[in-house]
Amino acid sequence: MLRYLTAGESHGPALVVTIEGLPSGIPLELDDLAAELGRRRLGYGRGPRMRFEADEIEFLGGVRHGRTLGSPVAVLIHNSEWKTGKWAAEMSSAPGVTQKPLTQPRPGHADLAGMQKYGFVDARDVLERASARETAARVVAGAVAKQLLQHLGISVLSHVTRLGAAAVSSQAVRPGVGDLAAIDESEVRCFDATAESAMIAEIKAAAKDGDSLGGIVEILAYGAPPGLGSHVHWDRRLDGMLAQALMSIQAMKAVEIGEGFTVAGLRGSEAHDAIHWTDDHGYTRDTARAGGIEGGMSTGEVIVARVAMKPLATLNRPVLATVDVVTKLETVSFKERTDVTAVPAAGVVGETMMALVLAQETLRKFGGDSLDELLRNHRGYLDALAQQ
Ligand code: EPS
Repeated sequence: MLRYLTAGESHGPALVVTIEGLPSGIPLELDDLAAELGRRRLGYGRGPRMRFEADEIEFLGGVRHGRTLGSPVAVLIHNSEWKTGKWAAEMSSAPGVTQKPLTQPRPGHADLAGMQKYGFVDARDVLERASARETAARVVAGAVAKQLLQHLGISVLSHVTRLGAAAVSSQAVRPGVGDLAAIDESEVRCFDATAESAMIAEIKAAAKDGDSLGGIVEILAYGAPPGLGSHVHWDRRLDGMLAQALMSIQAMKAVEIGEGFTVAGLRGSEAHDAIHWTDDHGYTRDTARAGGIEGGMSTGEVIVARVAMKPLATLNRPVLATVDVVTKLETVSFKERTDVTAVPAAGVVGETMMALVLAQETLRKFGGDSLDELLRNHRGYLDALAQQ
C-alpha cells in the first residue's frame, strides 16, 4: 500500500511529507519535485506570497544516488518567510501566548468550527494548518507518484474549465498528453484562448473589488490499464477513491466523474459509452461519459474527473458578516494576506491527488518491491489481456 503523511503549518519553519510503500529503483531527483512545486506556484490571481515563496526542498531519507531505496521517502519543504524572522514569535513552538489573537472567524474557512472543536480562541491555531499551503507537501508526494506512473505509460494532466463566470465551451477539444506544456504556458492554465481572456478579465475585476473567485478544473489520466480499482467492495472503487482524494483538497465543494451530472438527466440509451472492437486497438469507446470508470474499475479509456472550488474565504476587502468569539458582537471577518483565486494552482493539486490514487491502485494490482518487478508484473497483465 502506498501511504503518505504531511505535517507543517503555513507560516511555520517548513512542511514535511513522508511517502511509504514505494518500490526501489524509481529514478528521483530534487529537480523533478522542484519542477512540480514551481507549476503549483504559478497562476494569475495568486497573492504576494507566491512571488517570494521558493519552496526550497531537501530529501531527508529514502533516496540514494538518484533512485528510491524502497524505504520511506521523506522531503522537507522550507517556508521562505521563516528565515526573515517575521513569524518567529507568532509561530514559535515554545510556550507563550499570542499578542494578536484572531477572534473574528471567516465564514467559509475552517476557523469557527476548528476553534469550537479544538477549544481555541485564536483562529490562527486553526488556519495555519487549514491553509492550502499544505498542498505543497502533497504535490511533492504527487510528483513521486507521477515518476512511478510514467514508467507504466500513465500521464496525468489538468486544465481550468471555469474561473468565476468565465467558462470553456462544452464543445471545446479535450487536451491530450502533448498539450500540458501549452496549458502550463497559459496564465490561468486554460486550454482555450477565448475562455482564457475572459478568465483573466474576471480575475482583474474581482481583484479591483477586493473579492475572490472559485472555478472548476478537469483532471485527465491517459494510459491507465483496464482494471484499476474494483467492483467487489465499496472502499475499493476507483471513482470513490478519486472523489475522496479530490474533495479533500482545501476549498473543494464538488467532484464529477466523466459527465456525471449531465447523464443524470439523460435516458439510458444516450448516457453510456458504446463498446467497439478493432484488431489494432482492442476494445474502444468513442465517448467518455463514464469518465473511464465502470463498476469502480478503470476501463482503459481516458479517466476524466472535474472538481469545483469555492471562492477563497479570505477577502482583501472583508465584508463577510461574522461574530467576534470573545465579545459575541457582530463584526466582519479579519483580513489576511491572500490570493484572488487559486484555481490554476488547484489543477496541479488535482493532478497530484489523481496520480497518488492511480499509483496506489497500480501498486495494489501489480505489486513488486522493485520498479523492475512492478514493470514485469504490469507487462504480464497487459500480455494476458491481449490474449483474451
Ligand atoms: C492561504 C493564504 C496565502 C496563500 C496560501 C494559502 O498564504 P499567506 O497567508 O502566507 O499569504 O498564498 O497558499 C500558499 C502559501 C501556498 O503555498 O499555496 C490560505 O489561507 O489558505
